Amino acid sequence: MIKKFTLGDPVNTGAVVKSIEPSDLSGFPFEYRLDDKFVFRFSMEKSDIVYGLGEANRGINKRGWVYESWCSDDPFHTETKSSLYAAHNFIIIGGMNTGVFIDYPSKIRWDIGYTKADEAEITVGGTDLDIYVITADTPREISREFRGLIGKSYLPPFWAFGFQQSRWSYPDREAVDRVIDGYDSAGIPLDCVYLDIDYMKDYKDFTINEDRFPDFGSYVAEKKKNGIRLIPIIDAGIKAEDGYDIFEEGRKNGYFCKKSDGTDFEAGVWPGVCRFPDFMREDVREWFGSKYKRLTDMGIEGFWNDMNEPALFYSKEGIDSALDKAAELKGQNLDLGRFFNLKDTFTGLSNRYEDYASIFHTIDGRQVNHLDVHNIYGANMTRAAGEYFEKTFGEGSILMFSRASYIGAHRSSGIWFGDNHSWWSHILLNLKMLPGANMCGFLYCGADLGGFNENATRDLVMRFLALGVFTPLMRDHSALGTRDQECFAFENPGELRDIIQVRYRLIPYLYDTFKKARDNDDLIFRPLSFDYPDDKIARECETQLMLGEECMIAPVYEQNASGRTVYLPEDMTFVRLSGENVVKQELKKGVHYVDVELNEVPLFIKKGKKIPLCKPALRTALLDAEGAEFI
Ligand code: MIG
Repeated sequence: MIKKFTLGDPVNTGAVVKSIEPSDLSGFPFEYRLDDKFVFRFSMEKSDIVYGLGEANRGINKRGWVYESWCSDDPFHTETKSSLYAAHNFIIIGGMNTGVFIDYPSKIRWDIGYTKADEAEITVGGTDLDIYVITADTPREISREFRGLIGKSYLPPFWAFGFQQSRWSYPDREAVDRVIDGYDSAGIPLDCVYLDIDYMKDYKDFTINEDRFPDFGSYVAEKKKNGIRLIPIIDAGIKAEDGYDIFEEGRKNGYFCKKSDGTDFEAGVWPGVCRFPDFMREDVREWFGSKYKRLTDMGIEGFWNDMNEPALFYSKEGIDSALDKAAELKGQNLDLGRFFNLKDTFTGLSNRYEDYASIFHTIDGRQVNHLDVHNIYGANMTRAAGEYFEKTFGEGSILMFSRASYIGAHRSSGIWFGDNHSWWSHILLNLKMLPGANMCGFLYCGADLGGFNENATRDLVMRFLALGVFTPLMRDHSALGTRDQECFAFENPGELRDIIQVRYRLIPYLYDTFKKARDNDDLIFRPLSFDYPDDKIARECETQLMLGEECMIAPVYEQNASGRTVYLPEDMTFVRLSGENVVKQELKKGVHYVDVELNEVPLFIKKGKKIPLCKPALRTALLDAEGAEFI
């Protein structure tokens, strides 16, 4: 059952597709306080689990930390961070069989046992909001009801289940060709190569640097003939440059976000000074969405939207005041306090609260301050693109995923989990985000495999990939200046091929599982506790997931480990997959140590279940799903 409570005059975020008559707040099932904020709390039994918050930090069980819904461009996903790129305001309170979705586009603080271990206190930063309370018999049912409320998840093209290679950046044709050759000559399957910001001319959206990518359309066609799609990045900021037609159109038509004096807001990002389309407006979304046509006309069939929290490196006001401060202090003997204050002034220039506060949007003809709607900016950028694609090409035609997101964007796009690190702990962080993301509708998702920031080791990449084999988005991506991270760049690439081939063998199964989850508002990935609620070890398990109706996954996540300890909540077949090899072993319910070689993908299949495994192929288009054997 879903109950809706409406407070004040909420912004229509577009998250919900079902219209529900609001109930009187007297029926709100939690203790609450309403003043200039809306605060509610619930207590938790020792064994209660709180799930959700989608793409968020820390565990599957969100207890024991404080989270903040505030879309943030933060490339250090350390354990103590409260905000990442998304605002997915949905939790399931296990013990109460209750789900809560707060449809509110600004800051929410989720203290889930941080201040008091057995109490959660949720603070919504304002008083205009819709809040939905869902009750059902099980967490899985709650999640299903919620997904019905927010509408069907985005469907990517089939080839988007292929392996994808990215880095910041492959700056020219030669670099892209080297990647494809590297994969082809090592016999490693591949479907997509990414174009990061350097394919553009001076970082201008919807332009191509013709020196580096001459005759882009023919080049795209040539790659596609070889079964490879190129996936360009699109950033939120539009370079403020006379003569750049998109900038000029936006300026002429008043499409950019404003400041309080009515002039366009500006801030520096990759291209230097930029203006920011007011994606909150439908006419602006239509305008911006239609610009993707420039690239689809050249044969492009997939995109990733970046920097749409929005990320701001600096504003003119911010730089000026920092420089003034520096000038004032010049020649003085700085004490510790003043030194650190000066230093922080410069490091604090990016994504500054004051800059966000100076932005205004137009929503339904009203001027709205950015702070009040921050969390739906990126979602609306992606919606602009997604709606254009669906209208023009139909569902399932274009690959689209975004960095920032809000629930609702799951209907037009997938997400990736942003700038992680080549850290062993980030394999598990990736795993732990998957069920939450699914609960919030984001089925097409994945992390940068191998880790984005800093140098990866071969074994890390392999273990990371062995988890990525199961995530709908399977993409290896790494940052500027890091060591080469393509599969063929490491010693004995045949062993990395063994892993990627397993992905291709599983694609028919994974695609089918994806489709079922989408059609039934279900999850691809579930915490073990969803399936074995009375099994204490399963309930507390944070390193394994259920996949579809048939499988359990348990990646190796520690360096120098020849395997891992795994818990089987029932008898299962342990399968080690590597290239075309399949080694099976029956295991009884209980704790086991399983050996897993670096080139093997561990998988556990439930008794009485079978999954299809087809022959590997170099491209998704060459897969023969019909010819699959069942294991
Ligand atoms: O400020 O486009 O998360 O995937 O490679 C960094 C360059 C901007 C952040 C994205 C990352 C991408 C990078 N971008």
